[in-house]
Amino acid sequence: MLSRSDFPEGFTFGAATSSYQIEGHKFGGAGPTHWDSFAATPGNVILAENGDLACDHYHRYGEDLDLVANGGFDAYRFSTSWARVLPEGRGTPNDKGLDYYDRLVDAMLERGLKPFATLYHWELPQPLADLGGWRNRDIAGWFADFTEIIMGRIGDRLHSAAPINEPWCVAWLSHFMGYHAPGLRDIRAASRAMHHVLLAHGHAIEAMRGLGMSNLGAVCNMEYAMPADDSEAAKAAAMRYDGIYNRFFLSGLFGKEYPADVLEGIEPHLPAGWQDDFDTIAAPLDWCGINYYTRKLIAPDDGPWPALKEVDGPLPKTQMGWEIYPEGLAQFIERTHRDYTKGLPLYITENGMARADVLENGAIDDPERTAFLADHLDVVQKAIADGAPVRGYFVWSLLDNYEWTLGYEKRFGLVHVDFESLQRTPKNSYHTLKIALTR
Ligand code: IFM
Repeated sequence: MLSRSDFPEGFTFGAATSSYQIEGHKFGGAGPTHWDSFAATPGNVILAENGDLACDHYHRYGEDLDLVANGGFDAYRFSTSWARVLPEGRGTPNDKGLDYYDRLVDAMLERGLKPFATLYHWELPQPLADLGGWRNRDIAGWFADFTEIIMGRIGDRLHSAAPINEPWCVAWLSHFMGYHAPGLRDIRAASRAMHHVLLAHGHAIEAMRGLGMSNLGAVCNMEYAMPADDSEAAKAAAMRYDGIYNRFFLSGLFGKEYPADVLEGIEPHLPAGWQDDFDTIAAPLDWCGINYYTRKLIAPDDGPWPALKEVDGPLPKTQMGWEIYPEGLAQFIERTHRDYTKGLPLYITENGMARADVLENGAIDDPERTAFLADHLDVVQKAIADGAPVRGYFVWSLLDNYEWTLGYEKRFGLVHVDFESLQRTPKNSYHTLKIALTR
């Protein structure tokens, strides 16, 4: 594995998590979220598990931040729970929630860690979901109000902030594919969510600029779409997948437009006047984050737009069933830089793999994860050598945690969590990375 000295001076290495996946949502007066009701509905989540306890990071954050600092990392990427700060989504803030994030940020600074905050990583307050959630244009204003409240409290000490983690998941995965809360499978709901998630992003950026904050970015997940075969139909299907997954959000954020091949399917469902929102959506940013995990092989399918399906691929896979394809990260770094961000700093804000890790004799041997990280870090280093402005890399994730629909079974952590005792055990990949980062 490459070591720190192979990267430019000042390159940031970090570990990433999110609030609902680790905190323990039942603590500290947080309000109900759409993930609680989604998980409580039979068939949605493995074993109907939820984030009530998760890793109990709410109480153990000191121990967890020690693991980040002792692992040789420079930064910690975390998210703030809207429902912890505003249990009703709007109205009266929960002082315990604000105090918690205050303590958390101070604890990072005490350990010399740069706080990278994400405002929203998916646990929408249920009262706002009841009002239509991401389908309702008013969410942009609700989100700006939440932004002002939480950033009014912690914004002065952050190294960096981004509004929304992975807009594709918030919109498409959750409203078209029905795979995440609120579990809708509806083109109209999805189209509106696609637009509103970007509008909310823009309003949050405005709110943070108004508070005098700087170093603000956007975090998009990107998935490399390849045609399942050489046919023109497969090529066209892969292009549609790429449009919905990757180009839609980058085009809106950096180009003030939506791609024509995505509008072909969603335009009839977009809210009136959507064309007038681009000045807000494309508010200037200081960096762009790429979350990258895998590629997908795409084939045409019968039925209405987008008329495509995923096909099983031949490459080695992670515990998620995702093919390991570091070359895709190289492509996205180059493409994002060349076609959209044009010189803006890039961060790899998430990258990592799930593995069925087993604790044996007090240790976890996870050579596949070490190799995965080494291969992706190679790609990042080569991209930098070729001139790409990549400024940092965050491993997903610090801890094994709540993997949404897949419950607690999929283990992404550098640190193993025993979900009975909540004991943390650093895996061998953590130890190897630590050597690389401290060398
Ligand atoms: O666990 C998720 C995270 O919440 C967002 N990005 C992808 C990770 C792995 O699926």
